[in-house]
Amino acid sequence: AVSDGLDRDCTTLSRHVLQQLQSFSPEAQDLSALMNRIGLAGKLVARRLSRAGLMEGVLGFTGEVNVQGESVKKMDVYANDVFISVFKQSGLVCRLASEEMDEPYYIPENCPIGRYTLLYDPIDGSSNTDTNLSLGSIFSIRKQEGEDLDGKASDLLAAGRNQIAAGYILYGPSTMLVYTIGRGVHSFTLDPSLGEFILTEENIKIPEQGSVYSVNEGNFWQWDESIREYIRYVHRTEGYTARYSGAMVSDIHRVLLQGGVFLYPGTVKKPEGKLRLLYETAPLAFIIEQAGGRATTGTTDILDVVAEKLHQRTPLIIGSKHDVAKVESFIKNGH
Ligand code: AHM
Ligand code: MG
Repeated sequence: AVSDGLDRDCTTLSRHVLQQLQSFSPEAQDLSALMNRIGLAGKLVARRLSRAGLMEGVLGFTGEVNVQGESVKKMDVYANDVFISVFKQSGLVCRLASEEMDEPYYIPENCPIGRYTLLYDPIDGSSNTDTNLSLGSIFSIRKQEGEDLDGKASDLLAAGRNQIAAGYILYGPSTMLVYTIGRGVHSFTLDPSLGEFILTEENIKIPEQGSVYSVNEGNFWQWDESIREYIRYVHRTEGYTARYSGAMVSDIHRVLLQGGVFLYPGTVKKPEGKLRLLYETAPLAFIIEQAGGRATTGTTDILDVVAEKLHQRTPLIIGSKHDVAKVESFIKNGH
């Protein structure tokens, strides 16, 4: 019916958050405002990306190396700053922590009121930037526990189950935002003519099993024997198909919608793998668990891992229940 169509067209991101909670509660108001801000950051990054090839000085490297020892791209810096400036104005967030910043970034003027911290990866899949391929941003919101008197934000190291909200923005052919506040997983598509994220799918459920396996097989020689055995099993079994884009937001988005498994295992040189817990693996784990899937390091659920430091890495095996269980069984039993 016409009215149904209209109703759907009118469900914007901030309204959707309010609908999930008691609209007038302070928590609902806060979360709605926070998600609205994340949406704004996503729109700003998407706008820049959509014109990147046409503008001078947008693509390529800055010449710096970040805390992770990786070369910094101009887009990483731009996107990192977008989130800072958007949340400086919000009043709600008093700290931000990201892949691109060694230490948490404090906003003292927000501190008496702002009880939330934003953890984020401004550009996921940075290596796709210069070739006009899919990218993402990942976010996680936590409530500040205690006082953070030492200025070290040690409360941020608590298990991922403490996340209040999490999700990602996918910069693909269209820009999508997927979020959870612990009440299911919902996706929105940016309508550029309206400048709004419009509800696309509510309560997304990941299939219990899928045919996709998504992993960088160039690392085969560096993996533990159990992971190699799993991949050998996949190669000799009918029904699997490989997909790997270099941006896990897009690879995991595919897995969310169509099922399967994404892996970034530890390697001999880096036993904890590449991905960072607080702003990469934990928020994605929150999304996938809320959709009925699983996320593990191979031995521990990602959401139960307590970090020892801000930029801690974890191995990641994430996706459909059965596919994750299969990998676990190789890790535990060798078959
Ligand atoms: P980034 O945040 O620095 O871009 O790193 C994360 C990305 C993931 O999106 C992707 O799955 C992985 O790194 C790709 O790494 P590799 O080239 O080692 O396969
Ligand atoms: Mg990144």
